[in-house]
Amino acid sequence: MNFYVMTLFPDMVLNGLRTSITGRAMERGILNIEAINIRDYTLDRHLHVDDAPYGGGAGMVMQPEPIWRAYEALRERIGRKPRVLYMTPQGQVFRQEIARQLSGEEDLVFLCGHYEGVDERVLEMIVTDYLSIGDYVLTGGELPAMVMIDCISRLVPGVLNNQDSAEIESFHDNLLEYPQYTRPETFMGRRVPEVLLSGHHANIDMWRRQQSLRRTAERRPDLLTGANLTAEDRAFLKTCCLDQTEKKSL
Ligand code: 9D3
Repeated sequence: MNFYVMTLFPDMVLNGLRTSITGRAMERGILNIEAINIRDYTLDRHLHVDDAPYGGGAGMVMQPEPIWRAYEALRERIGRKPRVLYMTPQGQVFRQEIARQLSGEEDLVFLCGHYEGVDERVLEMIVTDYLSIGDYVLTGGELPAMVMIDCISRLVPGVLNNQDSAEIESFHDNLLEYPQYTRPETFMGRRVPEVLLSGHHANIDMWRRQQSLRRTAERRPDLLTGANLTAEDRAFLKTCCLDQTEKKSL
């Protein structure tokens, strides 16, 4: 899969993604992540890429021409019209379901804005999707693009190892994960829960399910609405955390 990030800060994006799992996938040729420096496409002799807003107001607006020229060069090189995702706090909030859909594309272009924004005309001409990562204010679209690339990458076949990939497929019921423990059995006086040392797999599975249910009720009660709960699950929730279950009318 090919990711193209149109940005004024190409090093920021590449330095962040060449580490860890995405970096390994790039080395192995499963992912191609390119940063396209918008400044390389300016025709301004001082290499300016922004100017004051028409109508007045504070700050600077990114000009349409360098962005359009960068896009056209890319479109000609790859020989097709890719989906172009504009990173903007005004976009649809990115979720796992959107990542799943986008992971089916061969090419994705991320357009990162800075300053007070991007000239509206070039957005109308090239953008196919407007996406945000949540309701808080950042300084630009680079971190959102990196977040989305990280998230989409792990859905691309071959990027994760087999064991981690299997987890993506498995049915998680919209619940939070149960707590994990490893050696030693006692750490600063705290024991690992006895059931996990028992070797009794049915009991371990039940304990883990109950931990997931309790944890979700306590930390993310909003998720329980969409969870696929058995009669046994509901009965357990009533005994362990009545407050939350009443709220969600289980
Ligand atoms: C003139 C600046 N703002 C008015 C309050 C609007 C604004 C525009 C651009 C605020 C921040 C930014 C920079 N942010 C992004 O480009 C961005 C972003 C974000 O800030 N939060 C969540 N998702 C995203 S995606 C792109």
